[in-house]
Amino acid sequence: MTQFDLTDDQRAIQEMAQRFTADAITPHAAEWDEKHIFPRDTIRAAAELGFGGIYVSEEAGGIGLGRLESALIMEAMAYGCPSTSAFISIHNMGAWMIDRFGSQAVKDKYLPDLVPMTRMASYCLTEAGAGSDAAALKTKAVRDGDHYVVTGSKQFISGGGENDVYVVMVRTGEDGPKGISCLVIEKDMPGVSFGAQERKLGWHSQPTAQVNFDGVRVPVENLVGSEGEGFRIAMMGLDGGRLNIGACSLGGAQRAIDETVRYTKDRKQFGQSIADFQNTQFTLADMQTELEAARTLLYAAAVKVTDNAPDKTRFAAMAKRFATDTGSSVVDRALQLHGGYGYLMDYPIERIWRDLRVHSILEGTNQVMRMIVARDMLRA
Ligand code: FAD
Ligand code: 2MC
Repeated sequence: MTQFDLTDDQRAIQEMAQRFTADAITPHAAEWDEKHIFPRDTIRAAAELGFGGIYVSEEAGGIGLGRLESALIMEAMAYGCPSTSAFISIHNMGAWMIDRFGSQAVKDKYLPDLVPMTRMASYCLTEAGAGSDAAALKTKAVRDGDHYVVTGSKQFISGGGENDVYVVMVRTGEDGPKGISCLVIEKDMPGVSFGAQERKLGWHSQPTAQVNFDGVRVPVENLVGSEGEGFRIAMMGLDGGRLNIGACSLGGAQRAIDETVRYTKDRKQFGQSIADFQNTQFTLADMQTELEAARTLLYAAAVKVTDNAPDKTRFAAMAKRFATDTGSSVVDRALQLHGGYGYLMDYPIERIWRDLRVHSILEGTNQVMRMIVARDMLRA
C-alpha cells in the first residue's frame, strides 16, 4: 500500500457521493425498504455523477477511477441505503467485465447504455446446485453457427426480472473452472424468463429472482473474453465486488454508530443520559475502533486491486470477510443501545441490520473468504 490517507481528489469524490446520498438517498431509504420500491430514477441520477461506470475506462465512457474511489462512493451511498448502493456495485461489476475483457463490438453494443444506466446489468454466476462451488455450474452454451444456444437457470440474481443486460457464466467446455465462458444475454432475447421475486429479510430496494434460459440464441460476438476464460473473469469481477460489498457494510455501520451517538445522548434512564453509562461509552468506543480497523484494511485491499498486486485476491477476501462481519456486529450493538426502539421501523437501525446481514453470505460467503485466504497462505 502506498498511501495512508485520502488524497484531495479522493476526498472530493467522497464528498460528492456524500452530498448525493444526503439529498437523494437518505430521505427515501426507509420508504423504499418498507414498500419494496426499486428506485430506478435515483439510480439513474447516481449514474449522472458517473457512478454507473466508476472503474469503466474513460475511452468507453466511464469515469476510469480506481477501486479505492469506488469503495468511497459505495460506502457513502450505503450510509443512506446499503441495498441501493450494493445494487449499483453489482451493475459496475458487470460493466467493468465487459469493458475489461469484451471485444470492441460487445463494448460498443452495451457500454454506451450501461454507463448512464439507461440499461442496467446483472451478474449471473450462482445456480441452485452451484453456490459456493461456483465452478460446478451447469448452464450450458452450445455453439451453433454464429450463435450459442443457452439452456439452464441462475439462482438469486440481483436485478433479475428488472435489469436489461445479464452477464452470465456458462459452460462451453469440460467440467470445472476451465470449461466456463462469459456471455452477455439480453432480457428480451427469446427463451429468457424469470422466477417470482424472492421474499427477503433485507435488500428490499432491489429485486432478486431466478433467471432462466430455455434455448436462448446468443450471438457469438456477445462472448466476453475467450472460451474457457469465464471463471477467471468472474473471479476478477468479484475481487472488486467484494471490496464494494465490504464498503457497503462500512457505510451502513457508520450510519448506525452516528445514530447511536445521537440517541444515547438524548435518551434518559435512571435520571441521566444513557450515554453517561460507562457501558455505553465503552461499547461505542469498541464499535468505532473496530470499524476503523475494517475500513483501513478495506482501503488497503482496494489499493492492491487497483495496482493489480499479486496478493490482491487474498486482500480483497480478507477485507470482505472482516468488513462485513464487523459491520454486522457494530449494527447489532447499535440496535442493543437503542433498546426496544432499535427493533422498530421508526429508526433506521433495524433496516441496516437486515440489509447488512446478507453481506456475509453473498459475493462468496465469509467461509469461502477464509478458504481463499488460507489457500493462498498455505500455497507453496
Ligand atoms: P452454499 O454454497 O450452499 O453454502 C451453505 C453454507 O455452507 C454456507 O455457510 C457456506 O459458507 C458453507 N460452505 C459451503 N462450502 C463450504 C466449504 N468448502 N467450506 C466451509 N463452508 C462451506 N449470485 C449471483 O451470481 N449473482 C447475484 O446477483 C446474486 N445476488 C444475490 C442476492 C441475494 C439477496 C442473495 C441471498 C444471494 C445472491 N447471490 C447472487 C448468490 C450468493 O452469491 C450465494 O447465495 C452464495 O455464494 C452462497 O451460495 P449458496 O447460497 O448456494 O450457499
Ligand atoms: N482472479 C483471477 N483468477 C482467479 C481468481 C481471481 N480472483 N480466483 C480463481 N482464479 C483462477 C485460478 O487461478 C484458477 O486458474 P488456474 O487453474 O489457471 O490457476 C481458476 O480460476 C480456478 O480457481 P480455483 O482452483 O481456486 O477454483 P475452485 O473451484 O477450487 O474454487 C472458489 C474457487 C471457491 C474461490 C470460487 O468458486 C468462489 O469464489 N466461490 C464463491 C462463489 C461466489 O463468490 N459467488 C458470488 C456470486 S455473485 C453475488 O453473490 C452477487 C451478489 C453479485
